[in-house]
Amino acid sequence: MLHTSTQRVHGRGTFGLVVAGAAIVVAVTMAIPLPAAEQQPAASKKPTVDIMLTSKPSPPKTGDNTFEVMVKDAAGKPITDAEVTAMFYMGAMGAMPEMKNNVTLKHQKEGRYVGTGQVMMAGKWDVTVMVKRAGKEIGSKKFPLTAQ
Ligand SMILES: [Cu+2]
Repeated sequence: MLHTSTQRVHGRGTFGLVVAGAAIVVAVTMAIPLPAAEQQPAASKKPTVDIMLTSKPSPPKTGDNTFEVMVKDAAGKPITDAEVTAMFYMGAMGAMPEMKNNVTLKHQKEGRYVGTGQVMMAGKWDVTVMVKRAGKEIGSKKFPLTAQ
């Protein structure tokens, strides 16, 4: 960064002092890559997705529950064209093997996705909500959930 800005100052100095065509070309060529290099960190910054999970009833009970996921972009604007999945997971407990259940949520309106999910047993679950767009993951969030 320091090195390139020194070059830029030097280039401008040359531009102002020497009127010769060759000097102008050198100064311009040196100046061109600078804006592109400065923009790179901003362009590679990942967009963030805001994900919120709620259940009806709350807390959920054993059996079928309605799950709602709100999906918004970094600016707070609802994302309406995503594919939303909630993955329920409970680790093994003694003789009980681990349990997994995938629920697909459908878009209703204004970034709200709704689906019916079966909670297989009471206790602590980890729910990972994954948000995809055109098959590519754009965000995910893990929610601890205790079912009654
Ligand atoms: Cu269990």
